[in-house]
Amino acid sequence: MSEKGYRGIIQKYKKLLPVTDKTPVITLNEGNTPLIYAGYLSKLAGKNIEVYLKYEGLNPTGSFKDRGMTLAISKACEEKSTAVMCASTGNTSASSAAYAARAGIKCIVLIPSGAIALGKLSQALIHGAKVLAIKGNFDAALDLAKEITRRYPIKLVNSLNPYRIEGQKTASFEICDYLGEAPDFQVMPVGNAGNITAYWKGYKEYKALGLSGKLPVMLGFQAKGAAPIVRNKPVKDPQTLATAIRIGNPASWKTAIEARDESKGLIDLVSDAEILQAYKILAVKEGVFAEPASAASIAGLLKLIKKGYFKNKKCRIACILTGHGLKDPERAIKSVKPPKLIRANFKSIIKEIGY
Ligand code: AN7
Repeated sequence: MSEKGYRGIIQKYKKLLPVTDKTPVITLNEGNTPLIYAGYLSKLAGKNIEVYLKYEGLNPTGSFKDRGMTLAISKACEEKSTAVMCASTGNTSASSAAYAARAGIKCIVLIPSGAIALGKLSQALIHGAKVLAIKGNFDAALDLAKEITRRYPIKLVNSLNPYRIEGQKTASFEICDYLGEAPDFQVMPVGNAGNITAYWKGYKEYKALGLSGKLPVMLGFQAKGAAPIVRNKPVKDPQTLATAIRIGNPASWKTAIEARDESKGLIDLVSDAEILQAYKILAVKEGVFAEPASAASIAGLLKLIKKGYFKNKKCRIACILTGHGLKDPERAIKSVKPPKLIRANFKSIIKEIGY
């Protein structure tokens, strides 16, 4: 195989990852996602503020999970595992199914029945994973996945698997590489809290290596009906239309709080109405289609702008868009008017478009 060209986050950042020359690299060339300048949001935020969108929906399976999954599956193969398992609100199942397929190992996923977006379900199924829909929520699915993988020779590939966090931290390396240093603020959704943990770890490592002069302030957002960290207690029956972050008892709760406190940041909540509004603004004003959970970043940004949080600041803000909008086509269709049906002739079209 050619040594030239980009071949994923393990190849790119191997010196900063727990791999050796003996680690088999299972990759789909994930990572290297664009950091897109957001003109509309920057203007809204203020005169000396630049807002950027880290568009993680452009990873091979359409979400940030691929960064952690390439490493988790590669290490599982190195350790001679022949089966992996995860519980998932959707994106982890899609990613694990794809990477396990590539590795030629078995993948079992537990999903909350009826509560994952259509695109994600189609991915897990088409990649040949054993998909089990449980009559319970994500938190129940994760408890079961933990118990099963403790008792059987199946590798857990949820973000409790430390290799997931190690792989995901490469997103902060990319942001620093692009901007020349860390942004002043990072805004992101928080669900099971693996991602905020990973980003913070990555930023700290880059600073320690002298590759970034500073650390960002971490600003996390949960959905109002699924905000255990904000409320400081688990939520028994979490509810939000942002199904990806419909999580009531996050696995990485403690490290999310550490990221928040060490960075002097915050973890707050946004309502479903605010998420939907941000989802549409992003699509209409920036031309970027992200899934509702990702729009929680933008809803959070808008909330903070309104509060005057960035007032008189000169700063750069990175907003993480964790998953592609096509993951949840049903939500998009529900959020807009259906196309108008008209007769197939010249005149009807001209009349409709107002010329
Ligand atoms: C689009 O796939 O938990 O705070 O099982 O899919 O690291 O959990 C997904 C989470 C944000 C939250 N945005 O990240 C799963 C799963 C999207 C997501 C999150 C998820 P974490």
